[in-house]
Amino acid sequence: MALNTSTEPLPAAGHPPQEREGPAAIVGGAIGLLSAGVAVSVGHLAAGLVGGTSSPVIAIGSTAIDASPEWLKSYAIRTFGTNDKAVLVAGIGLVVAILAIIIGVITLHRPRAGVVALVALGTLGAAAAVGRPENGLGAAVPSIVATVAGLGTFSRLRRAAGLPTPVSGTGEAGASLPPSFDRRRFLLAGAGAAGLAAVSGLAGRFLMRRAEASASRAAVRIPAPADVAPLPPAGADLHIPDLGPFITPNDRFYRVDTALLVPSVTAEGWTLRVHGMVREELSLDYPTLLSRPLMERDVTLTCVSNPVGGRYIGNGRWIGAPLADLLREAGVDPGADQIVSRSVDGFTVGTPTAVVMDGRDAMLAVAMNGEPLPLEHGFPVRMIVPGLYGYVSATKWLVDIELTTFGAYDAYWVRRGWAQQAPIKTESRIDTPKQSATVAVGPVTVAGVAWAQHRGISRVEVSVDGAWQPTRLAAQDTIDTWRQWVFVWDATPGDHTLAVRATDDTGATQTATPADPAPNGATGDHTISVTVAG
Ligand SMILES: Nc1nc2c(c(=O)[nH]1)N[C@H]1C(S)=C(S)[C@@H](COP(=O)(O)O)O[C@H]1N2
Ligand SMILES: [Mo]
Repeated sequence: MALNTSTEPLPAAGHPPQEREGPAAIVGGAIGLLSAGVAVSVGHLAAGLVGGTSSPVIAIGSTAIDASPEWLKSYAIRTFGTNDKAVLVAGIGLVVAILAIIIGVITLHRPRAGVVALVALGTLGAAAAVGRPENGLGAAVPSIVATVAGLGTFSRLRRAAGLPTPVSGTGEAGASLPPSFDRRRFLLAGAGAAGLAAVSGLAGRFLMRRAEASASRAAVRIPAPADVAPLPPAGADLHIPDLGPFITPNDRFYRVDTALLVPSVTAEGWTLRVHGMVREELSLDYPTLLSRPLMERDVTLTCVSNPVGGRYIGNGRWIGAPLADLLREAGVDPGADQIVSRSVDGFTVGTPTAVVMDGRDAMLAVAMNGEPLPLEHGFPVRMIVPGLYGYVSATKWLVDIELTTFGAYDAYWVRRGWAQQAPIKTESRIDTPKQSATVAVGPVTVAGVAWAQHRGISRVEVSVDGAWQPTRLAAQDTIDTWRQWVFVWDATPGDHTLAVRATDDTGATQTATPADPAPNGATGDHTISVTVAG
């Protein structure tokens, strides 16, 4: 028996070894439970990385479902309803845990029982995973990884308890803990194993859910919209290098949300509840939403946190179901001045009911630039309301809409000091040349974008060292989109300051006074310095 003599406390005087039999069973059970826990969780994580239904426990569970008789399946569905899968997984977990504890206690006498049990779990898992029709040989990998992790934990915890390693150990170990047992040392090792199991289990679950959501998204077919948007006019995009395209591609679209991990929602599992101050509560699933008449619209999304000259703005072509129609079906109480929309992760947005109902193209969007919404941008369904900053209009991973009042409820960012109402402010940005650029003498293309969603841009001016001059506007798509502009500057040698300002269709010019984004959007003229080489 290999004892770690350096750190071992001496057995307390007067405590005969047999008094440690109770604790021995607890330590044995804990070793069994933790080894199995690490095996299962690491297997889950490996399966999350490999993909598919290759997690050992899931594969064993799925095989068990397929093999179980029809009467048992229908009994389970009758008894547990839609929770039948969750109950099954919990049941498998419980059985594995109880077996692991029993085997763990047995390993005090017979250490090799633990090795046999872990290898058996891995073999069963591998066989079940490879046997699934959708899987290949690679599906065995997570089970192999799980077995190795389980065995490693088993021998590590035995060492921490002062027990012989499973291979060197013989039956003579007995049911009591060795005198060298150090509780602190074992608890630390046990906590490490528990932590490893928790982290890898959660990471595995996250990866698997993400894979499910991606697969769900890949299978989605968005029907042709009943109300098609004309293509943006040819002149809407000036095609100037360094000026982004008129429609922002999905992979270049800014992303702002509070989600540490992108929520994974499948189209199949999605439902939306419309409730609160309505005549009739509604609940719809994804196919029902897609079966409604859909509309297609170009809408420029902007974040309230966008500083002057910032990048938190993008223009997309969205397809979705008109939100006002849905609310009319639910019958909104005239007193309900706020629509609170909620994401699957609990994030909330408060939108004025009057704005959504005023005829603008507020929608429950399902597609972005010709594809189902990307996961990062709210798959399967998000809200889009032209003219309002994202935090008061653009709920991603939308699952719940409640009609209420502004008096009764403050949404996520409002509780943190941002304004309850936040229409997008008229703003503009210089995209080329860049701040501090050095350009050549002669004609220099100065270009950028301007936006005043739902009012429209009617004029953009550029100032060179304080003298304002008109620019050429690109063709307007709609009043809900941004507008590109260009100005050809005859640059003279030296240092110069360029600024831009926009005027919207109401005749109002953007606010020149600089203000921070909080609490309702930044103001000020985007200003850059450039050097013209002589
Ligand atoms: N669920 C959820 N939806 C959300 C947010 C969020 O944090 N969580 N952020 C909002 C904010 S502040 C903005 S600006 C837009 C950004 O949308 P995008 O990431 O698709 O560009 O999403 C809005 N919708
Ligand atoms: Mo935002």
